[in-house]
Amino acid sequence: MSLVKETKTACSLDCYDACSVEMVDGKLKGSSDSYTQGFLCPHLNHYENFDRIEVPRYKGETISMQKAMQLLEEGCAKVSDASQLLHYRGHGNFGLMQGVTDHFFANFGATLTEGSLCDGAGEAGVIEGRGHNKLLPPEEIAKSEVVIVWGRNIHTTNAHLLPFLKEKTIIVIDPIKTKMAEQADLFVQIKPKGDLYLALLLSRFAIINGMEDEAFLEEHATEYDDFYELTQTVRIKAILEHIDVGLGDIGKILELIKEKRTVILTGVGIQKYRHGSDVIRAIDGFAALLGLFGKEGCGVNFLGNSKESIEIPFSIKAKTKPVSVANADFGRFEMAFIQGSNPVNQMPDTNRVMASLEKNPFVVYFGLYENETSEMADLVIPAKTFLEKNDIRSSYGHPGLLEMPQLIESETGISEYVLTERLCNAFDIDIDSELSYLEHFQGFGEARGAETVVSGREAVPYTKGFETDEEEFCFLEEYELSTSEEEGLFLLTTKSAKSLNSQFKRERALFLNSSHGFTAGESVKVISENGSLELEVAINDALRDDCVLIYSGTPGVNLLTDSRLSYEGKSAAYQENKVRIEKC
Ligand SMILES: Nc1nc2c(c(=O)[nH]1)N[C@H]1C(S)=C(S)[C@@H](COP(=O)(O)OP(=O)(O)OC[C@H]3O[C@@H](n4cnc5c(=O)[nH]c(N)nc54)[C@H](O)[C@@H]3O)O[C@H]1N2
Ligand SMILES: Nc1nc2c(c(=O)[nH]1)N[C@H]1C(S)=C(S)[C@@H](COP(=O)(O)OP(=O)(O)OC[C@H]3O[C@@H](n4cnc5c(=O)[nH]c(N)nc54)[C@H](O)[C@@H]3O)O[C@H]1N2
Ligand code: SF4
Ligand SMILES: [Mo]
Repeated sequence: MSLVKETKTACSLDCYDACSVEMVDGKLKGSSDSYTQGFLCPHLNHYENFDRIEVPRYKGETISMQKAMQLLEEGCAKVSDASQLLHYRGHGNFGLMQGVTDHFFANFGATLTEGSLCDGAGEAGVIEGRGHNKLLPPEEIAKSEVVIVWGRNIHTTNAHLLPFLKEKTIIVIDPIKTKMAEQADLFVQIKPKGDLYLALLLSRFAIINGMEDEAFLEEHATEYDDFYELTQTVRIKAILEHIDVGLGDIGKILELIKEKRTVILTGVGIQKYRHGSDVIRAIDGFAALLGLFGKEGCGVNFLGNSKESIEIPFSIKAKTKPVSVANADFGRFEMAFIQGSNPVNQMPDTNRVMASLEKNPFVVYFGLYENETSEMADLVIPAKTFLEKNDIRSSYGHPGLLEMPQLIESETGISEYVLTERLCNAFDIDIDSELSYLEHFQGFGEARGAETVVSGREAVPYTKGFETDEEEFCFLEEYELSTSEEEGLFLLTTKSAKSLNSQFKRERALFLNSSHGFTAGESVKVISENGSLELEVAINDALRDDCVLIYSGTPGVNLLTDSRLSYEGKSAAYQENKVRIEKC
């Protein structure tokens, strides 16, 4: 390993914060002249301590990189039809150059994926209502007076936003008493899955209290009468009981935000349900009634589209119909190329995923770390880390466009570009130089102070209105959600501070509150209709007594979840399954 002349890069991980990183005396540090404000999180502070895959292997035997590439090429050549090759790509690295592999696979005729394991249901809802998913920048959030944190765990997943929230009135809506909830002016410990109803009731009472922004509605959202009608279908008393929210809470929320610049920070927690898009639409509808879009210091911030205003230079129009990343049947294909992802742990319905991978005759895993998926793969190809290759990234949490030049020279692994170039050469597919792609992406940046941001984005999103077919905000018109409930406990699978999904240090416990009578360290079996697993109990009284928490990334967590997709967005719906617990 040796250093090359560059010292500045950006964290490659799938995270709101997309930190600016510097290499000082061989150590990674957060840049102080940017959104990163001089600090990184434990993942990057200990980045070099995590064991990575050093050498390629085939059927358990170590092989050279040259042999690995030869086997990969032979595998591609052998499929009976190009569409029999599945290209399955996750977001282990958020760099834009990760997408270069799509260029080869799409032109080869392979099957690609669509949908999402992450924010797809919510994003579909944002797009239905607003036309585009535009990111609300931290600078705008900083101008607000009140912030509603609705299903996002800021201290764990988005810590660099905290300085922007100082001295604001904070309202938290979450089934878990998060760190932010402990410090909040108002905490509503809602029952999981209750958010659609809460948003409708807030809207109804906002109108009763005359809080609607008539000028905004006349100009941008004329169908609000119909939305009000929809809110009237909700039976107030029964539903408040059902979601375990008091009428007093509704009153307090409205009182706190009245005539105040308000931002709603929504996270993935509220949309890990089949009706996830409707939840986001109902919250957006509430915000639209109040006229929060297109105004300074106001708005709804979901995970913004990180690629907004950035054109992808790779030719990725696949001939074959894509399959959803959330329920892909690997067994239907003759070969699977899995990149930057650990589907055996991270996709819903692990039993189904494993059975379908077992049926696939040639599974290739291209990644950094050993995990459940690398264990099942026939061919394992080590990737280069973000420090060892050139890339550039944008973010779903802030507008930065961050260059990621190579900082370290290393013999280990292969970059996405080099792997793709070899495949393109082998199959006579045109590919541009790495530099030209990087320069293409750099072209979408503009300087702002010490930082580079994506150019062409509105400073305050939706100032110019909404680009829906109707050219206005489209309210939720109907929804599908039953109030009858299966027996059992809600399964929450939020993100852990120790891991980044399944990378780094993974949690291995089942968290529940002390009312259940289990003791810490005791082994229990958690059972859903879909599967079961054994875990040790950890007590956490921040949880409601109708919930258990198994952090995302915990080995086996998705044995409990199922493969049904969200109604919109072709996404995973991780929190649909109730569970019960038995002593082992
Ligand atoms: N440390 C760390 N940071 C990460 C990640 C990580 O694994 N570790 N992962 C990254 C990725 S890929 C993503 S997508 C983001 C996601 O980051 P977040 O958007 O913060 O998502 P989660 O942690 O899944 O859930 C957020 C909150 O939603 C709450 N919640 C769950 N169900 C409900 C519900 O029904 N209603 C309401 N109101 N709240 C609910 C949970 O209790 C939790 O507090 O984080 C990124 N950052
Ligand atoms: N139950 C439950 N399941 C969930 C979630 C949940 O909340 N609950 N969250 C979902 C969400 S939000 C997401 S985003 C997904 C994430 O799911 P995945 O995208 O599968 O994410 P990771 O588990 O982090 O696995 C990423 C892999 O990428 C590899 N990698 C890292 N850097 C590179 C690189 O530079 N090149 C290559 N080729 N590989 C690299 C690493 O080896 C790592 O194993 O999980 C989803 N799964
Ligand atoms: S994982 Fe997120 S918080 Fe941690 S260094 Fe990377 S971008 Fe920053
Ligand atoms: Mo995610």
